[in-house]
Amino acid sequence: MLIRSPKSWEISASTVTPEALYHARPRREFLRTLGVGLAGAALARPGALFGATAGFPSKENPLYPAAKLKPTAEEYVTVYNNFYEFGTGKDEPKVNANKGWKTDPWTIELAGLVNQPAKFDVNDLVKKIGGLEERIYRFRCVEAWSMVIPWDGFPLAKLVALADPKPEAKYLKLTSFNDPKSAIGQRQGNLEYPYVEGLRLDEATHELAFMATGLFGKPLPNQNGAPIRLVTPWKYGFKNIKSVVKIEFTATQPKNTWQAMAANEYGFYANVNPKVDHPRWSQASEQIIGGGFFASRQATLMFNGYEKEVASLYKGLDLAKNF
Ligand SMILES: Nc1nc2c(c(=O)[nH]1)N[C@H]1C(S)=C(S)[C@@H](COP(=O)(O)O)O[C@H]1N2
Ligand SMILES: [Mo]
Repeated sequence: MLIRSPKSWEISASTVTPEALYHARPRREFLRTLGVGLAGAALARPGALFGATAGFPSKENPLYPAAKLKPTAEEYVTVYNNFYEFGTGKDEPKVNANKGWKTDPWTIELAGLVNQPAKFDVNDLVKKIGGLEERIYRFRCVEAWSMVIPWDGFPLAKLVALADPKPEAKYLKLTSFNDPKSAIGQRQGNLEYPYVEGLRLDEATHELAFMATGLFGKPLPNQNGAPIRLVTPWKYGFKNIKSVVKIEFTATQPKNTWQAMAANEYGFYANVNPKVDHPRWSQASEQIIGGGFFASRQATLMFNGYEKEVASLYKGLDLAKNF
């Protein structure tokens, strides 16, 4: 393991284990971090600041029945967030992303190696795509915590089809917004911005890859990446780029933000894998957020429980090297 001084943007190992949460932090701070006591405030959403509202209510997709996974309580999903543009603390995005940052109207651009480059207003895009569906997915952050989230959105494959990629297109490069005036984290420079993520084209067109415009049957709150964000449930949370403004189709593998920051810790693939540890902590288990006061832990599943669906994408790839 490489030993060097931690940078401001680094995920500190102390945020990773529940032991650390219990012993290193005062009890009140622990409660605040988990959003307990903020629950009431979390449920009251400022309606005027909502992102894309088109397409609700979403349709149930029988392939992802609600009964299979029990969603995490909404007040955790919307309070315990990673969105560095609005601060590195878990409870900061909820506050800082709702101080006048406008997510409606919002334009998303399809560009690069495609036959149909275009710019869409997100509400128009949802209508063009034919509405929203619900997907209840596991969500596993690289920091070893997890949730279950009911998303509303549409398969990314539908967006790829709209763009009509050229044969040379092999990857998608997704870019988040850049607005330092609204985003305190961008003013502070706590990461390199704009936030960038990437997928292989065959990952992007996999049926699990999803563009969410909502959760819990309502438009995405700003702190969850309004008005449109990526959801790839078999990958670590940081792949799930929020508030996307551009999807560019490329011939070469794009470098994602966290990989650019620390390539030895965060790879391009970021597939959930309990057998490949982060250099500074184990990935074998995870803390269930909202799983009860005495933080329950559970074993982490290969590809976050989606092995049957996605393993074939990585046949022949050394997952320890391509982490
Ligand atoms: N633009 C942007 N997208 C982002 C992040 C970020 O800091 N900026 N954080 C990522 C990380 S590390 C996680 S775990 C998830 C958190 O999503 P949630 O807050 O909706 O649970 O968003 C991901 N997408
Ligand atoms: Mo994360």
